[in-house]
Amino acid sequence: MDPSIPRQVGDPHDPDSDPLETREWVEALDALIQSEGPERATFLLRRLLQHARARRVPLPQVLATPYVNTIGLAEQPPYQGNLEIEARISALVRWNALAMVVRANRASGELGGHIASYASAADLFEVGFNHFFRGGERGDLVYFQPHSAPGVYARAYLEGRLAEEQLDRYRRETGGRGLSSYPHPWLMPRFWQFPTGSMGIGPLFAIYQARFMRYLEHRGLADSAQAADWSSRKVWCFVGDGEMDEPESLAGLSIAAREKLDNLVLVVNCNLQRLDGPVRGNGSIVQELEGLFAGAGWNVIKLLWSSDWDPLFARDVHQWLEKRFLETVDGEFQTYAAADGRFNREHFFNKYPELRELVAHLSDDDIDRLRRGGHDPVKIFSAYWHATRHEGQPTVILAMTKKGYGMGTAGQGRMTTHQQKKLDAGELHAFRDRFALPITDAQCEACEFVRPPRESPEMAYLHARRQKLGGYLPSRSTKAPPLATPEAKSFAKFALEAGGKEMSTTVAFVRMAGALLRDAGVGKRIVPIIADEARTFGMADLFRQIGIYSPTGQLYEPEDSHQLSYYKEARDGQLLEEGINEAGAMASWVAAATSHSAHGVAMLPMYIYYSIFGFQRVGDEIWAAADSRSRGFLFGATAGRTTLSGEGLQHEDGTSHLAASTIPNCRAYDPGLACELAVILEDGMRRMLGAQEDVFYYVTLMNESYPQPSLPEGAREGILRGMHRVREAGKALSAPPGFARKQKVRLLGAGAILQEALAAAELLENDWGVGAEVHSVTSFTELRREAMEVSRRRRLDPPSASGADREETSTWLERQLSQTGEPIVAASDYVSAVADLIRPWIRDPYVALGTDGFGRSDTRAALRRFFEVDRHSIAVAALRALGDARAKDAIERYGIDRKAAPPWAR
Ligand SMILES: Cc1ncc(C[n+]2csc(CCOP(=O)(O)OP(=O)(O)O)c2C)c(N)n1
Repeated sequence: MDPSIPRQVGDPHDPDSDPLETREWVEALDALIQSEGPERATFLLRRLLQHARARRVPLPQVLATPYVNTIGLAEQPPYQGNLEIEARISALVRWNALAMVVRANRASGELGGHIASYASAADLFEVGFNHFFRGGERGDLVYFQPHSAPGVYARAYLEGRLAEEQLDRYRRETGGRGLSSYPHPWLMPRFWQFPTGSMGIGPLFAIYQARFMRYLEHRGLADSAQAADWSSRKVWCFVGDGEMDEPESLAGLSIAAREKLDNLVLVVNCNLQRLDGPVRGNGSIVQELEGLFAGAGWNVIKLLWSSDWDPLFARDVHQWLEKRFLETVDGEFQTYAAADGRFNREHFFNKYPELRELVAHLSDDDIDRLRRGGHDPVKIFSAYWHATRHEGQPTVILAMTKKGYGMGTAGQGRMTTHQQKKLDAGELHAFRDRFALPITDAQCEACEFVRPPRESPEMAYLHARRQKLGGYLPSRSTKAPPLATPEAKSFAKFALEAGGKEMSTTVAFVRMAGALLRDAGVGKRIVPIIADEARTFGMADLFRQIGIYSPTGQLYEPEDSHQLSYYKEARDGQLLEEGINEAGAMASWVAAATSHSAHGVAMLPMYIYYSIFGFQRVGDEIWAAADSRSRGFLFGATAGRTTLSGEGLQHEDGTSHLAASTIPNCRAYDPGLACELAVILEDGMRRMLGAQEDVFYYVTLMNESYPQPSLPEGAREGILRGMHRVREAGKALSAPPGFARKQKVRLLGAGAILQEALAAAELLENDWGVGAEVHSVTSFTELRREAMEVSRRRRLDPPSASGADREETSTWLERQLSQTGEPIVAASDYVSAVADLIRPWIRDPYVALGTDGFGRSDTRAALRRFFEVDRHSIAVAALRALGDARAKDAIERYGIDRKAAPPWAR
């Protein structure tokens, strides 16, 4: 085996030049443990190691321990349950999970589903359900391995929480009462709490959830009536060993250790296989993860071998088993899982005479029955028991299992097992016999669901256990008292009555946020989140005003302590300063945005970030946030492709609004004016905290300063619906308005480009005598949504010819841009597809301008010219749309290079 493979931790069977001396040392250690206890032994060993290091003695890797259980037999607590009944319950859950998937795939092969993953995880889940997962409103939070969902459904069925009809509609949801493929709170809002279907998101979200629970506690927001329970609440996260390859799975490791999140237990189901094959065929995933987690500062519990092995270990005084485990790579372990006892004896044990001898008394069947640790409730119980009592560190349990456990030749350890969805009669019989299920051949072949009567010992036990643990789970609650939210005039008077004062929308936001943080109602509930850009957005004053959350407070005097707004860290700090870590910041945001459900405490997260590093960078997390029914604000700052000048290709955002438009419960706004921002914030808070709608807001903010008007009368509705008129045509025309229709255009401007549209209107009127009306588009997405809905209604349920049965309503878009024959030119700081979102509902000539192509660094004016969203390009587009021959003159006059390649081709 390759010596770089981490399984090698120092071989106890290296040639020994002086065995007598070795024995003396070992005996001395034994005597010390005997007389003074293991703590003293630990102390001395540490001292020796320290000394050896100082003397430059080469040492074996310390982050990898032997390939055996971390918890010794002596530290194993007694099992606190009825193993026999639990085995019967777990067999029923296994069966129903398998039957559900097989039935679905008999009905239609296209439905999919997984059997093998849950088959490996079943005991890990069941011990949790019977002994550890606390239910109820302030219970534990469990993030389930997504494709093991069939097992969670099967248990809920036994518990009477799901009906047979629902199991029969696994993955058939469109008709209602179906079960979603993976945990999806959006699809099953009273059942699933946490969406984990996209691998890596589960562990990341779980870590930040555990941290957020501490945050709530330290800020005095944890449910005080349940304070004692609160601090013992746990976050459990089940993850596949293949899933640990996702960077997101590892992303939160160091913060979990740094913040001593001992309320977190991560269970890695090490079945050694992923979808295509072994996770580390030529190495050892367990040893590799041990090193990673231990190095990050976690408490690592290896749960590798079942109680069946204990007598063998006891007799193996020279650790031949350890040696054999260490030299076996995962690819071989997988083969052993797929093979029978005879094969295992021949290939695993018979390699060394000492091991051959060790198992000589066992039959091949006995060898076949030597389970791995993750299939032994006794060892699992012991690992969970220790994990939940461990203090000062998060715990990871590396549980070795067999993929497709119990599926026999149909799947156990097979390379193709992940996708196994059908079993033939023989395989079903074998599964039934393997788990001693009380069903006939006919029931077995029909894959009938089995649920013993409520008064049966199994069901009585199952319910009693859950009642003792506080209730059933998963179960998603929606109970959080609504909050009174402030009116805009209380936190944004300066913006509502701006009267032409210059400021950027970012500056306006920072002022509004400052005021909101002082609001008696929502102030404490706001969770400002920043990924190392507070200074960029002018928010450094918040450091001192509300403090930066740090569970250890501040152990140093900050360099700027003499300043009024110094870098203040505090245990009850309100601001989450995540460092350069958008993925972590987003995970914190989700924890806060779902606190109304997970904790019964509605919070209002406001995460402000470079807009390009949102949907583009952590888009999948935002999608999971939407699935989670998050409520909160995402602020894409320094937004747009031309407004953030000088930062070039990687920083300029031309697409976030396009992505945002695809998320059904995301209300996306690109306000160009501070007063618009005030109205959007006011309404967003009302909808999310007051009306408790499951929506969240994406709002872009710009760093360009320009004169801000006061809120125009009657503009509120239009701002929220997506557009309102900010300039009437003819303002700059010397002749009174009365010009022919053909000489008028309508300009739509969004975000910072609204200013260009307004300037273009002046050009059109002053230079060409063409009247120009300007609308501020705050949300192309909202306009499109309403129009889509009305179109659909018209398509499917048109009003009767007489129109007597229902009054047909027009959309806001149609009312704002009625068919007049006057062309419309729209421009935003995003790709033209954003302005194109409303094209199908526009009856007049429509030109959509945008910032397509790669970003550039340059001044704002140069960038806008480059992308052709500047005032001159808008004016030219308007003249051309009017069919005005003077467009050619305008191109010349404004110095537009009409021969240049389009910006998206440069
Ligand atoms: C981000 C992402 N990529 C890919 C998948 C598809 N997928 C689902 S399960 C799976 C294999 C999982 O292997 P592992 O984590 O080892 O779990 P096991 O099924 O072996 O328990 C893959 C690739 C996914 N769900 N999410």
